[in-house]
Amino acid sequence: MYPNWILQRAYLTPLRCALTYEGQTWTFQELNELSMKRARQLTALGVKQKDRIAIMGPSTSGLIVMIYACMHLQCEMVMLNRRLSKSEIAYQLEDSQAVTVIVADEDAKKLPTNSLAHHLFSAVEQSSEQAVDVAKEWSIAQTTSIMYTSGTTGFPKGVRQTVGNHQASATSSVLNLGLQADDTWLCAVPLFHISGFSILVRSLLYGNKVQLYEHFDVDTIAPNIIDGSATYMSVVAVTLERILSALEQRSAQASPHFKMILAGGGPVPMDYLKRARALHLAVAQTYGMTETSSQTATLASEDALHKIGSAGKPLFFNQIKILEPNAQGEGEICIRGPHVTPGYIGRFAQKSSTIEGWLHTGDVGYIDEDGYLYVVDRRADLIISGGENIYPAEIENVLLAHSAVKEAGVCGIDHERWGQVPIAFVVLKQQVSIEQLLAFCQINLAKYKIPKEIIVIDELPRNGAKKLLRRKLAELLPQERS
Ligand code: S0N
Ligand code: AMP
Ligand code: MG
Ligand code: MG
Ligand code: MG
Repeated sequence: MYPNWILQRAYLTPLRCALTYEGQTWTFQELNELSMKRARQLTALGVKQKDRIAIMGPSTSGLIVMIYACMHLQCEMVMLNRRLSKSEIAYQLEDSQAVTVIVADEDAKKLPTNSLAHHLFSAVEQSSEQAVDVAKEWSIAQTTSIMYTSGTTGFPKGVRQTVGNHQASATSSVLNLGLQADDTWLCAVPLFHISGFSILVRSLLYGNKVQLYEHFDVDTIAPNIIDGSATYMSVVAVTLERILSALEQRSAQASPHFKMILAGGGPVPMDYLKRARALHLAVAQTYGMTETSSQTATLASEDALHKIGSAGKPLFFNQIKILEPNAQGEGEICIRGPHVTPGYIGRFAQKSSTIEGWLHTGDVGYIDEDGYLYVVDRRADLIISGGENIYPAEIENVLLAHSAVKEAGVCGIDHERWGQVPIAFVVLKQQVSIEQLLAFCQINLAKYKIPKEIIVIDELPRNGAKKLLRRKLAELLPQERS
């Protein structure tokens, strides 16, 4: 058994600053008291301990209090991505069998119509309270959070992240990066992704401050790096680039107090690492995923240029092996460690997440002679747009559901603003306009998944076994475009 993180932290360092948001600050004691109150209010509204609930809202202090209240109640929190379409949210609610949704007032309109009962944040915050006996200890196997991630089939899988997974991740992270009581981790990544959620867990375990932003606004964030009021920050490639440009435009450098940018969620172009170096901005590249409750391997900043392009070495508790390497040493990256999910929920509940203890990621990589990991190819033709994952099959399934579409193939192309974006190729069985197809996508897909272009062709590239060759799709683009 492990201590309830929030009670333990409030007991150990009650007066330390836990959170800043929009000019307000909260100590750990204050966050504990507020979240205990919120837990009693949720109880009065009928939420039971250990219920599986869904939660959705922008990154505000109110969301953190709600998350901590649900943790106090040992609820399994399905973290809904606010960018998803109603039908994608409906799928997750149905698949997870969440008993209710706790939703920020401004996000209520994003819920599918006819969706199950929900509680607005404002209703919870104004509710009467009902006493509840909050557990002082948690079991290691208890599920804290559930995050959906898609895959080859295009049907998202609900990944369980347990108390043990989060603790192992946070602990091995600090063994690698180090952290001091007066460190401040700037959070401008979504709390519904493990990139953001893991910042909260680290804060509770180490007792450091989180500086929270609802939006990634570089004009607000860059000054925190320049003046050193933040010391750590998590980014994806797209937001790293915005920071680099902002510092360059201001002819400013990172404060000597600023320690490290943790860059993950996909590859980071080498050019960014070189620009960061020129600005005295330490960047640690990391390889992590939802199934591993954030980082598995991280490249120390002192290695940033001499092992350029590497995602580093596994963190202390973690192991990485390359399955069936080819002549170049490249093969599937497999991961073992206490941070690896025990499995999925819903329709994939019976699917094992590991084989003999190893998570088979589907990503392709190699480990060099010094033990550094290089990720050379991503799983299942995964497209990463601004840190959001898009699996071609998700878009293909939607297009195929349209009565005029006979076949569909999706691939990613490079994009100035988002790194990559999806484009689609369709074979039609009846006349339809591109506008009609796009309108159909708009109903069914998150905005970032809507193909930037839909191209009608006569035949999709397939191999002898009739399997779609997605990598050949981009070659079909008119020459001047590809
Ligand atoms: C890049 C972000 C910040 C962009 O959002 P922004 O600029 O606020 O846009 P909006 O104002 O909301 O919207 C404007 C228009 O842009 C479209 N749009 C928004 N985002 C995207 C996108 N990603 N791709 C394409 N289009 C996008 C909107 O639809 C809107 O369109 P219009 O104008 O037409 O209405 C934002 O996308 C963002 O926050 N991205 C990062 C998400 C993230 O955190 N991903 C990581 C997920 N992976 C993991 O968590 C595992 C790895 C991990 O744990 C990790 C990752 C990073 C760092 C550390 C770790 C770790 O290991 O700890
Ligand atoms: P998710 O957990 O769904 O956000 O996505 C995790 C996936 O992002 C991994 O399986 C990889 O395909 C990709 N990814 C994460 N980190 C890196 C990295 N450093 N280099 C290349 N791809 C990465
Ligand atoms: Mg609000
Ligand atoms: Mg914005
Ligand atoms: Mg994802």
